[in-house]
Amino acid sequence: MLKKVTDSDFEILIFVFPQKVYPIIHIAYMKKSEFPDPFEKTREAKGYGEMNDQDDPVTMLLRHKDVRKTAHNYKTFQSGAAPGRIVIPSEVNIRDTRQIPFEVDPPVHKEYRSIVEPWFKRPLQPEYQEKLAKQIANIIEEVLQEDSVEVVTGLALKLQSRALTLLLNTPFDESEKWISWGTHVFRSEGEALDGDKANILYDYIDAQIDRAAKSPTDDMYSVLLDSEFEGRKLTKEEVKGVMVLTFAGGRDTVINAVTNAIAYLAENPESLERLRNEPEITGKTVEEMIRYFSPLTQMGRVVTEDTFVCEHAAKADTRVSLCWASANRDAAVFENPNEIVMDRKINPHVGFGFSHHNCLGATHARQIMKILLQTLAEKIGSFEILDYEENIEDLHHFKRKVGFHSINMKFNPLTK
Ligand code: EMZ
Repeated sequence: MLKKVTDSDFEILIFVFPQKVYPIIHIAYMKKSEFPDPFEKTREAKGYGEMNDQDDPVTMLLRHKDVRKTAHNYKTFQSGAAPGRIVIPSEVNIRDTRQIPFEVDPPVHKEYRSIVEPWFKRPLQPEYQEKLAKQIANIIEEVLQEDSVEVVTGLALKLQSRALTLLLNTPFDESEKWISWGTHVFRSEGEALDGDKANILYDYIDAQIDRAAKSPTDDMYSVLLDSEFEGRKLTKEEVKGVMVLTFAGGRDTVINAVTNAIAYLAENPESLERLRNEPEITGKTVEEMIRYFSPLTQMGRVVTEDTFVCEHAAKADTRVSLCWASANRDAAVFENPNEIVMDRKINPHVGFGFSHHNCLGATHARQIMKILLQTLAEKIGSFEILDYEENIEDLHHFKRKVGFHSINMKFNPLTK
């Protein structure tokens, strides 16, 4: 039978094994919105880590400087390898569709990117932001009616899926279907990679592309089908490549960013108050949260010729990764890297990647986060965290907290 540990038990334990007990106490009292940096020691000692992933090992670059330098060097560190290989965990066994422009190298990358870029900048338009603000206000009003809400599926997943209807310019009701797919389109609970789940997305996208080819509208499928690439129209397979990226790339990342931001404000009421009093810092706070939470831990590259990274041999056809999460805590670049400094002045974070492949969805994600923080400041007085289960990514030697599998909270309205 489990015995409840009492204060006096702790006193005895601390007396006998102080070095064992203090870490436990630290964990017990650690804030739920605290995201420790598992890479610090290795980053400072040697600059790279190693992990195995389905027998295709990865050399992880941990320093800000190396991550940026390697991201620039697309000739030696390519993205255009076998589809799915630069993703960690590798998706080579569950998909053949090349995601565009994500898995294409310059100079062709630039051609694709210039086709999709204007569409992905639409979140800068005031009408787009107004619609997004309405969606977010509605969700917050909904959760204010509940006694408790599971924030991952009851708020963040809904918000992400509904907002995606704006990015795709599709009917709002489509979001119901996407919500039913859960938080990741290639992964499911207890299974790192789930081919069956991926097929649901593929079949859906194929059907949507056929529909748009037959009767075009002003949605993203139709606009892409009508786009010119090197003097011809994009093929259905290319359109699919862009759509799969749009569905998969911004899903768990946005969901984690939203959930973690809410958990942070719940535990730091003075920060919510500050957003109310100094709304002009909201943009900086969004950047700082992206740096601190780093929703995407890393992204791989395939080495094209024998080379060295951090004085460590990297052979041709092996993988390295750009570990954004580690680079974002590099004390050589960020003062107090393990703290959220809401108005951090200089913030060259790589939370949205770096160089040619910087995040295509970043404009949309930034608007979601900014409007979310504004809406919470306007409508929420306080939150209570009732219970939670952390989502810890297992990176072989490193275990990294990326968010929550679930977190139940109560939202209390701001009373003026
Ligand atoms: C890929 C990736 C893109 C991958 C910027 O990240 O996101 C992952 O969540 C997907 O599984 O296929 O789209």
